[in-house]
Amino acid sequence: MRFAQQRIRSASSGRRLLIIAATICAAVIAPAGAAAHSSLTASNPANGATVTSRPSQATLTFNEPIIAKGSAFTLIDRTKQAPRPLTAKYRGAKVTLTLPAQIATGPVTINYRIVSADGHPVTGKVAFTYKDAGAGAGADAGAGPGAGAGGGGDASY
Ligand SMILES: [Cu+2]
Repeated sequence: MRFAQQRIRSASSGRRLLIIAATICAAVIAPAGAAAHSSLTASNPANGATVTSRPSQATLTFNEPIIAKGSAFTLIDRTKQAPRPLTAKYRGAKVTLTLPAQIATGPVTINYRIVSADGHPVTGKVAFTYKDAGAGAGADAGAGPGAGAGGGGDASY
C-alpha cells in the first residue's frame, strides 16, 4: 500500500516536472522557432478573392520549399462539410493542388498542414468565394418575376 502511494506521488511530481520543462522550452524556443516556420506568401485563388469560374487547381506559395512528407491539403465547400483531401504537386516553395471537379458555389476553404524545416507543423487556410457567373447571368437575363422566384429558392437553403 505504502509503496503504491509512493509510486503515485513520484509519478505526479514527474509529470509536474515535465509540464514545467515543456513550458520553459516553449517560452525559449517560440521566438526563434516562429521565425523559422514556413508561412504562406501567396495563393491563387488569393485569400478573400471571388472567382467566377470553377478553378480546376489552386497554387499555394510559401516562403520556403515544402516537403511532401507530413503535408496535407483539404477542401471544404458549402455543401460538403467533410474536408476532401486534395492531390498536391510540390515544386520547391510552390504547391499545386488539383481541385475537385465539383465545387459548390459559395465559400470555399482550402486547409493546409505543412511541416516546417524545424519539424513543427504549420496549419492555415485560404478562403475564397466561388460565384458561378453563368448562373448569375442567367438569373439576370430572366424577367423580374423570375428573378424574384429565384431569390425565394435561394432563401430555402
Ligand atoms: Cu518550430
